[in-house]
Formats: sequence, C-alpha cells, structure tokens
Amino acid sequence: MEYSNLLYEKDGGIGFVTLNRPKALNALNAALMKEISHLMDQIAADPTVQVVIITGSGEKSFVAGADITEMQPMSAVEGRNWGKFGQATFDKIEKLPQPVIAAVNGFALGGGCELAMACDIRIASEKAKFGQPEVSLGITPGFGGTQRLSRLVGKGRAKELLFTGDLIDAQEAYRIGLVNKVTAPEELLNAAKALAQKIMSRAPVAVQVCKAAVNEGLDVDLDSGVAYEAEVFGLCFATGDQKEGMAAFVEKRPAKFTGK
Ligand code: CO8
Repeated sequence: MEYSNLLYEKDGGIGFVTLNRPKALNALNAALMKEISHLMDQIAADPTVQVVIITGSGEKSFVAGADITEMQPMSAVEGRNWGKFGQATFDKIEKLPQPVIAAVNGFALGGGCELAMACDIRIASEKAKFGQPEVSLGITPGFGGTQRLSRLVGKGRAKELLFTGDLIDAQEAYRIGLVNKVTAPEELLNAAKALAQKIMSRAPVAVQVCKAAVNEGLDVDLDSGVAYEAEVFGLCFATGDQKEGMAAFVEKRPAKFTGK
C-alpha cells in the first residue's frame, strides 16, 4: 500500500512512523486511519522491527484529534462504525508484539491523546498539550479515551479531564502519569531513539513477552494475571536468549541477544 498521509521508514531495528497531514495538524481522517491500520499489520509481521516510534509531522501538533470536518455530517450509525474502526485500529497498536513509543511533539487532543495512550510509552516535548475536548463538540471520546485515560491516570483525574475538556501541558501530564518523560522539543526524537536503543539491547523475546503479560494482566484478576506470567516466564527458558543472558552474567561479559 502507498501511504499518502503518513511516512514510514526503518532505521536499524526502529520502525519510525510520522503522521503527516500538517495542514490539518495531523487530524485523523478515514484515509490516515486506514493507513495506520494497514501499517500496523505490516509491522506486526516484520521481525526486523524491534521498536516502533510514532510522532507527528511539523512543530505544532502530534495529532489534533479525529477530523472534525469528516465527522460533522455523520449519523449515529456512522459515528458508531467510525468509533469501532478507530478502536480496532488503536487496539492493533496496543497489541503489536513490539514496544511502541509515542514521541508527542505538540497537540495530542481527542483522538490524538487516545492514539498516544494506545502506545506503550509516551515521551512529550515541553510544548506538548494533552486533552480530551470532545464534550465541547457534543460527543464523547470514541477511540478508547474514556477507558485508557482512567486506567493511566485514575478515575478522578480522568473524569475531570473528560468532563471539562481542559487541555493540560506536558509537565502536568507528567505529574499525573500520562507521560513517562518530558524533554526539550529539539531533544524529543533523540530521547525516543535512545529509549528505543536501550530496549533493543535487551532480550527481544523477553521484552515482547513483558508487553503481552502487562496487557493481558490488566484485563483480568490478579490470580489470572500471575498465572499467565508464570507460563510466559517458563517459556523464556526455551529461548537461546535466556541461555545467553545468564551465561553472559556468569561469565561477566555483555550478552549478545539474537531474539531466538
Ligand atoms: N479536525 C479537522 N481539522 C482540524 C482539526 C481536527 N481535529 N484540528 C485542527 N484542524 C485544522 C483547522 O481547521 C485548521 O485548518 P484551516 O487552516 O484549513 O482552517 C488547521 O488545522 C490549523 O488549525 P487552527 O487554525 O485551529 O490552529 P490553532 O493553532 O489556532 O489551534 C488547536 C490549534 C487548538 C489544536 C485547534 O485547531 C483545535 O481546537 N482543534 C480541534 C481539537 C479537537 O477538538 N480535537 C478533538 C476532535 S474530536 C475527536 O478526536 C474524537 C475522537 C473519537 C471520535 C470517535 C467518534 C465516534
């Protein structure tokens, strides 16, 4: 598939995705969402990609939300279908085997904040602004925002942001646990790449299994979650990387992981 609304390049083991509709502050229209959905399938099947970084083009915006001009004429049924498609697309991001880092360079509003929350880790530029302003448009978040925001920052803070539609800056997003780290704007991509490199230096299967275990565990009770963890922990002992990682420790040398 030819991508017209996003840029994708592979740099070492990093799959680098730039959402690219700068004239609309990278708002998510149907064409861009279809491209994201297609690209996530491609990345999921690509063993040469170890970590994914998602950012927005331009200096102003990560993603300023779903495209309001496209949603304006929608019927209730079309709105529901659009919401379901968005949810399924962001699920693909959350469930990618590889870790995904959102490098939030500017506005992350509505669907943009929801996209960032579907990523595993969020790094924000000092200029970033976050919010779920949907109630100002007469709608609710529809791409998972009511669910992921409360899981990330807690029920009370999520409800305040959802009921008021207020925007918060990067420092406040950091304070409430919505983002992992805040950097100077010019350092954002370097910080995301440095984190990606560090993750890539660890045992790839173990990293992917950690991601799956956290995701699976948050949807079930603690007993089921730790039972899942015991299974995947055991499976790690069938990998060459477990042999290598522990041998390297005993032999006091750096490990050379192969992802096998
Ligand atoms: N959709 C479409 N176009 C947009 C969007 C958007 N979300 N955001 C910005 N744009 C466009 C503007 O219309 C403008 O276009 P033009 O130059 O042709 O007039 C261009 O981008 C630049 O924007 P501004 O001139 O407004 O730039 P400012 O710096 O003055 O303001 C803001 C920046 C504050 C980000 C402002 O653009 C804004 O408030 N944008 C809308 C933010 C918003 O409300 N986002 C939430 C949208 S709803 C949503 O995401 C729901 C997701 C789930 C849907 C599920 C449905 C079932």
